[in-house]
This record gives sequence, structure tokens and C-alpha cells, in this order.
Amino acid sequence: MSIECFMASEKPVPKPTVPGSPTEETPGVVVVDRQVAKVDPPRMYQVILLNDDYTPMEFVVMVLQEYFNRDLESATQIMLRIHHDGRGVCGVFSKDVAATKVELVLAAARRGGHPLQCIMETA
Ligand code: TYC
Repeated sequence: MSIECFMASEKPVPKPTVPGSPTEETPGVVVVDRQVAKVDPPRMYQVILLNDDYTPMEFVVMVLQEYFNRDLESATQIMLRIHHDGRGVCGVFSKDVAATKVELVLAAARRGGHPLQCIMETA
């Protein structure tokens, strides 16, 4: 085993190097590591509730609170917009999350015996 000793003033100070540039250990070697971003951002999907004449307003408000994290006031506003305009956006999500939300909402509507429809569309 060898023990290296340095006086405080003799401590080897590493030379700052530019990433990829030649060093004393690898003279003439240049590493090209610049990368061009080649992945598109993931597509996003709107989850939309459709109006109908039978689903109770309270049920729609509960769905918006439960599955879209809306507080009572915002859930009520969205529900009323759907009621008046025929449809409304509940949120925008990645594909898998949007698909799961649609399934959960449809399952809850079926369990409750309501005809509420929920769809997803590219944002
Ligand atoms: N139109 C329904 C009613 O008057 C309420 C409703 C709102 C239903 C939004 C569906 O996505 C909906 N009871």
C-alpha cells in the first residue's frame, strides 16, 4: 500500500476542462456529446362531460370534485356551463390519465344509474 503525502502548497489542483475536450490522459480525443432534442412533448387530452336531461346536477358536481379535484364552487360553475352549453372541459391530461378518468367517471355513472357521458379529445 502506498500513502501519498502532500504539503498544503503541493496539493495537485485539477485543471478545469471543457467537457469532451482532450485531456493529458486522452490527447487528441474529443467526445461529441451534444444532443438535439428529438422527442415531441406528449399529446394532451381534454376530458369532457356531456350534458343530458337526467343526470342530477348534484351527481355531476360530485364527479367534478371527486375525479377532477375541483372545489364546490368551481365544480358547480363547470356543471352549469355543461348544463347550458351541452359540454364542458373538466381537465387536460396525458393520454393514460385522461383514459383512466373517463373510465372512472363512466363506471361511477353506471353504478349510480345515470346516463352521464364522458369523452376525451386531443387538446
Ligand atoms: N342537465 C342536467 C339536469 O338538468 C344536469 C347535468 C349537468 C347533466 C351536466 C350532465 O354533464 C352534465 N339535471
